[in-house]
Amino acid sequence: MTVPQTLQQFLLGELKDHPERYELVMMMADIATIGKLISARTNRAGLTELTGLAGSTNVQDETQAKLDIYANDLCKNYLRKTGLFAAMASEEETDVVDLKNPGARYVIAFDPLDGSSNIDVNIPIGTIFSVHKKLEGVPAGDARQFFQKGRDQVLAGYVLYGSSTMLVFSWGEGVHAFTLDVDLGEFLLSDAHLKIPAAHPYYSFNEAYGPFIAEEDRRYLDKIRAQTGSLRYVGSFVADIHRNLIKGGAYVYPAIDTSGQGNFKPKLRLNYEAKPMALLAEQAGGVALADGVAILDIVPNELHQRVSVRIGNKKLMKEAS
Ligand code: AFP
Repeated sequence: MTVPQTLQQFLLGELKDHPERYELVMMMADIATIGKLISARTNRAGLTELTGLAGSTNVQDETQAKLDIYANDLCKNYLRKTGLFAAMASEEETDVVDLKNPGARYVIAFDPLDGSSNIDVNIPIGTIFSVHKKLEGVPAGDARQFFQKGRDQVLAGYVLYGSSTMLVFSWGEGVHAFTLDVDLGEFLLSDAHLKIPAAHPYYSFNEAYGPFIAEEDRRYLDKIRAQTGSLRYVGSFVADIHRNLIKGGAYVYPAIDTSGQGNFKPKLRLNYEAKPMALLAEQAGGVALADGVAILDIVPNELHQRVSVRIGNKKLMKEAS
C-alpha cells in the first residue's frame, strides 16, 4: 500500500534539503490555505448567495463576480498578515497594493479567481500566483516591482477548483502537483515532477474569434488543428492549461481585432496569467511564447499588460510555426 505524501511533508523535505527556501516554503503553506478557503467557498457558492455579479467592474472594465471580490479580499488580507510580502498586484486592483510589511523581501501577483464568468455554471475556475523578489531601492507600492521578467519568478503556480481541487506549483526545479483530500483537509502529492506528455491530442482556442485573428495566427492554427485533432476549450485559463499540462496539446490565445481596422489586441494578462503559466509550462518540458518570444523573457512595462499566448508541447508548436 502506498502512503500519500502530504504537502506539509513535501515542504518540510524541501526545507531540509534547501534551508534557504524557508520563506518560499512558508508562502506555499499560506497559499495552500488560501486555496482551501476559496475551494470551500466555491463549493458552497450556490448555497451562500455567492453566485452572480457584484454590480462593479475592475480596472479592465470586466464585471466582477461576488466570488472575485471575496477571493481578492482574502488574498490581500491573508497575505498581508503573513508578513512575507511587501506588495501585491491583482487583476481586481487598479494599482499595486502596498502590504505595509517593511522587512518583507517578496512581491506577489495574483489572479484571485480566474474564469469567474464560469462560477455560476459550475465549470472549473482557479487562482493563479506569481512571486518575485522585491526590488531594492524601489518603493513597495510602485508598479515597477512588477516590471520583472518571468524568468526571475521565484515561485509560481495555481489552484484549480475543479472536480477536485488541485495545487500545482514550481520554484524552478520542476512542477509539483497536489490534490486536496477534502475529508482530511490536506493536499496530497499527485505528481512530484509533472511533465507534459509527448502526445498532443488537444488544441485550445476560442473558435468564435477565428474571423478576427491575424493571417499568421490563422496559418498557425490550421497546422495545430491538423496535428492535434480534438478541440477542448473551457474558457478558464487555469483549467485549459491544466488539462494540456496533463494530456498534452497547445493553448492558443492570439491578439484579436473585432473592429476590422487591423487593431489586434491580446487579452491575457502578463503578470498574473501568462508569466506563471509560462514558468510551469517550461518546467514541465513545454514552451510558452508571445509573438515568437519566450513569455518568460518579456519585461512588463505596464502592471496589467496583456500578451498573446501560445503554450504547449514543444515539438508540436515548433512544427506548426
Ligand atoms: P477572468 O479572470 O476575468 O474571468 O478571466 C478569464 C479569462 O481571461 C481566462 O480565464 C480565459 O481563458 C479567458 O478569459 C476566456 O475568455 P474568452 O471568452 O475570451 O475565450
